[in-house]
Amino acid sequence: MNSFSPGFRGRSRSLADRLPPGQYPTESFPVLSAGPTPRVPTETWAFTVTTELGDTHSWTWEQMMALPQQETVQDIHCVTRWSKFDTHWRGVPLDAFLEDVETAADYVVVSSYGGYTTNLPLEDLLDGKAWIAHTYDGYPLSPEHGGPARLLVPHLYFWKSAKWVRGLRLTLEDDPGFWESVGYHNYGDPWREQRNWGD
Ligand SMILES: Nc1nc2c(c(=O)[nH]1)N[C@H]1C(S)=C(S)[C@@H](COP(=O)(O)O)O[C@H]1N2
Ligand SMILES: [Mo]
Repeated sequence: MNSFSPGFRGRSRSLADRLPPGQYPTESFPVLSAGPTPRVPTETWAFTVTTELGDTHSWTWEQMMALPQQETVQDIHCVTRWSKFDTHWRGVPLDAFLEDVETAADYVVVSSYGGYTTNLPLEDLLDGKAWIAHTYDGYPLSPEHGGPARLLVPHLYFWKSAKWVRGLRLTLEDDPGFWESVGYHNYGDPWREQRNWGD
């Protein structure tokens, strides 16, 4: 008979088991931005989903905040080798934005205020695996970390978690984003150490 409760087993998962290969844990929250930090007022912020046919669905800040909100605690992994355990976020799962969108697309290009882009398979955004996050550790997400809102896709390297997110474009063909087109891995699974093209 197994004498451990599932709760105990969950908590006993060692930090080493949560560290993907080639990563080190950090307590700090490094800022990694490819350019200047855009300042995006929530009054003008919008999140837009564009289908492969060019149909658009947009949410203002107020509309986004009126959607069902979720709290989530996640380990995040940057390709520069830091990992941060148990980060606390609040936001809206991508499912809420995509449920009424009709599409035959299998891929997504996420774009940011400021011009950053990143690509990923549509299914990696669904089923509670990704959020538009606006709150970190109980406070509004700071501009340096992507505020007012960023994508959060914790199961992939953190470059996929676009800061200052402004929209998604659904595509039939995979279309490499900013880092993906200069040698970063197209998918970026930290557990398979998919850092660079060819890994
Ligand atoms: N818009 C935008 N999003 C971005 C980036 C960026 O330069 N611009 N950098 C990515 C990278 S490489 C990482 S590791 C994380 C860093 O997020 P942080 O600065 O909150 O740690 O954001 C990702 N999202
Ligand atoms: Mo990164």
